[in-house]
Amino acid sequence: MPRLPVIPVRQVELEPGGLSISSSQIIEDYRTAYRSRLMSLTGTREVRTARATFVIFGDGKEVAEVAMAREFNPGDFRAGYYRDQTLMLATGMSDLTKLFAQLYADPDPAHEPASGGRQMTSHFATRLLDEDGEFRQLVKLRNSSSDVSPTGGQMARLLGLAYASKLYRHEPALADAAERFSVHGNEVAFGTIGNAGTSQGLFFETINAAGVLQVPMALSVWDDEYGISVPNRYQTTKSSISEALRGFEWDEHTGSGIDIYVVKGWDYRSCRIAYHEGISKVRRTHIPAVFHVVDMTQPQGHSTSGSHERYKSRSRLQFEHDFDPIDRMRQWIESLSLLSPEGLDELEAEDERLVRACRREAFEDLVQPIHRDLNKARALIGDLAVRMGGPPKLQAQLRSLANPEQVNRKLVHSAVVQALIASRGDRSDAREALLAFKDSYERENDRRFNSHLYSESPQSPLRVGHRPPSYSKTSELVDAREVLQRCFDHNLKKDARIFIVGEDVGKAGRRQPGVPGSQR
Ligand SMILES: Cc1ncc(C[n+]2csc(CCOP(=O)(O)OP(=O)(O)O)c2C)c(N)n1
Ligand SMILES: [Mg+2]
Repeated sequence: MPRLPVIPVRQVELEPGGLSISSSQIIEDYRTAYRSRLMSLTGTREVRTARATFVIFGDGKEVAEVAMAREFNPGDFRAGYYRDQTLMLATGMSDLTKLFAQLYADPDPAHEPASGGRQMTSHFATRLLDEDGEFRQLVKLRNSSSDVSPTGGQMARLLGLAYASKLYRHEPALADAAERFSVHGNEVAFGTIGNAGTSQGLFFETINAAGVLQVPMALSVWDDEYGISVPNRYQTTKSSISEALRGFEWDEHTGSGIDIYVVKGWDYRSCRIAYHEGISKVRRTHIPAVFHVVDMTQPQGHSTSGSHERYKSRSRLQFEHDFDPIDRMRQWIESLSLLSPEGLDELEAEDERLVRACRREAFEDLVQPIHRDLNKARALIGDLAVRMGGPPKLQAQLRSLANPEQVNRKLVHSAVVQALIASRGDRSDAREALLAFKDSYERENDRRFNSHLYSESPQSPLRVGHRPPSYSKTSELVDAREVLQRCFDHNLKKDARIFIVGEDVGKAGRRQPGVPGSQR
């Protein structure tokens, strides 16, 4: 193992008399950002060589995300989108091997806990439930809701997560439920959205509702100037979402609105200060905040499909090159003399080895169980071929399994089915064994790919017993509307976590026939 350079222990004052952080923290953040970039570059190569399919990576957003992650505490929640791999790494909500496992769509949740390979790559999530379907003690964990693909789809749940903190802070009846979910409503809901995503109606509804409700929502807009090929001037008023939002800014007379911060995505120092001050305030006051992070880049373009050289001007591409956040952060570290360029080179080389090893590990984890199945299928088909005197059709199936270009479960299953078809009419034990293998392989794969489409926990609504209505001569006769109202009353009384939001459901709300008007 090569000896790594020693990082001198030093405090770095980011602003006079303000936030001061340790040199080791800075180097750690740089390395997380650098590893994340390597993951993006390596992952792209995997797509180009057909070991993975279409992917969008988080390159160009790394530095703001490591800064944000420093303020992300246990109990906090994320509702974001596909650019957040660095945030996931920096908060420990994921790691490099797991990110590669997602790239390969590994269906084993032990390898790919976000969705067991069922979601698109870069759709992040953490496990909120334990093996029995019960909520884990989320207050001790850093949490992420599961990403959705429509841009802006994360907004409503971001608001809901922030609103939960407010309810926990102000609703004494929730004290018991709070044990797993909240410490006095101190949890911040961190949101992320792209600049183009802010054109969605859901974005504006969320900003408005957060400004009215005053909930601890911290929404970062990753502004890389583009939404695929469309620049800001064609989709955002004044070409700047923070300028467009000025009317929403918090003011003390109404006690409503949001705080707005604008910061450059390549400037680690400014990002650290903005997130430190901004998030502390959100946590303390529950005044929501938007962080408009500008000057972000897309070193590899929007995704692994398409090429941004086709629609970005030469000067824009030059800007993206000159303001690459990783390069800028490295230059800043060098300017502080925290480490020599050679020292940084050594750390980078070490990180390159690490990313390579994680990729390999994730790929091996994916293919080893398939190789085991493949070898078993080959042995069984081989036995059958011997039993039948080596008919050409079985030999063909054996050949298909001998040196496949890609190993996958479809290959194994298809060879087994073809061998069974080719051997129909045979009554040997060898064929019975192959048939048994096929049946159990199908059951196993059904579980692997089709389970948990609905809750399988004791709380599953599918497990609620059916109780038919019973009437007697003396049963009270009421309008259906009142039946609904009593149902609401009963449930609201039964479980303090149930509450109703929506239009016209307040104290005087009388228009929704089922909703009890007297509820808070
Ligand atoms: C509702 C919806 N419309 C269109 C798309 C296709 N789409 C995926 S990403 C994207 C661009 C998003 O750009 P931006 O919000 O700026 O995020 P960036 O990728 O630049 O970080 C579009 C249009 C989608 N996923 N959902
Ligand atoms: Mg964009």
